[in-house]
Amino acid sequence: MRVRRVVLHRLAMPLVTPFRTSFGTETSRDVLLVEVEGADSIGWGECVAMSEPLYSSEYVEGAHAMIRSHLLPRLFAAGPDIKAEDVGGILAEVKGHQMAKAAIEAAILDGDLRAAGLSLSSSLGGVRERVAAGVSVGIATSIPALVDAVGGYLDDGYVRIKLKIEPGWDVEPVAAVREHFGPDLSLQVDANAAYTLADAAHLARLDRFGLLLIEQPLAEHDLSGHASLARRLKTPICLDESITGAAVAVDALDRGACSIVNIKAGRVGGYIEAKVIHDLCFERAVPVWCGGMLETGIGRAANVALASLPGFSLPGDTSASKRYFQRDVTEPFELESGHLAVPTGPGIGVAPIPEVLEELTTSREEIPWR
Ligand code: NPG
Repeated sequence: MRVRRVVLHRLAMPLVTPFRTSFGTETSRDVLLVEVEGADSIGWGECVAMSEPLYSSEYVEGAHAMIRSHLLPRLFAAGPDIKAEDVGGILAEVKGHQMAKAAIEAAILDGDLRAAGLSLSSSLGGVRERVAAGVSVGIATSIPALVDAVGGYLDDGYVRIKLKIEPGWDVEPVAAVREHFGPDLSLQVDANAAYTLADAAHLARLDRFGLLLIEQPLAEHDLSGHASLARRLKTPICLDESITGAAVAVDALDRGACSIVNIKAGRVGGYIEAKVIHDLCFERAVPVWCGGMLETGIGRAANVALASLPGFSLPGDTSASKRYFQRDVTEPFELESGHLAVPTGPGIGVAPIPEVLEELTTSREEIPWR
């Protein structure tokens, strides 16, 4: 697209319920949206960095500064005619900062596709009109409260439950949920890197619950630890935080560090790299699923498009808007028999509702292309 200016929007969006993981509790999303205005179209991208650098090293204030001071100047230098496929190469000399890079690339990709009248799902090679929705359930205050929360989500229609775990909140809550809801419940757990290899025997106690997978039990950089752990568990290991790009995905699979991959576009630098990871996993018959980062409708629309690719054989953390927000910034995503419809309009197929965007906005920074 031929870009004229970029607008960086910051939004404050309270969560309907606090979301506790092994690394912290989120009560509100400080959202950074990138709007790219071109001659023929406007594109939107969402940065998935949280307010604090606890999930990974990125955080929203840092991503905002990164985009303003290091990423946009490099794109300006490349000229106003820019294609989403070129963004990764232009920004490659900047080390890391995948979430910041992904947000810009997503906005330009959306703008390109809107100008071409093509949906993100069809441009990526999507094959589904709707995607199965799972839900991620935070660490609760008690086991009865957890069982209640899971029951509520199952009543809503979610087809898979993911429980957040940490040392002290693992075998017992998983046993309670399995016992209460029975063997047919699709159940998985996510440790967000809270364990070490010394916990292998303890984690093997989860094997008897027939889990779909255990996600990221060990530290981000510990691929060899995950490979050792995989040999000691029956439960398949899925990696999230560790998979920062296609090269790491290949390395992790070659080493046997995981047998399932969580794909999050923000974590890997964008939807184009996310598709590369999908394709290489698909070739190897490695199941993948789409992770979530408490996105608004902007990021969710793009995730749902990604999850429409053929290799996404497991339900993703692609929940309905109301699981997170009283009011989404776009038209809300709603659950239909446990699925979300894949948007069919050009680009990501949704856009912020202007009045809602204005109400949620805490700051707005316009940057002319120069
Ligand atoms: O449904 O968007 C969602 C949340 C899914 O559990 C989820 N995300 O580790 O994958 C994760 C986790 C997360 C939450 C990560 C908050 C970072 C912050």
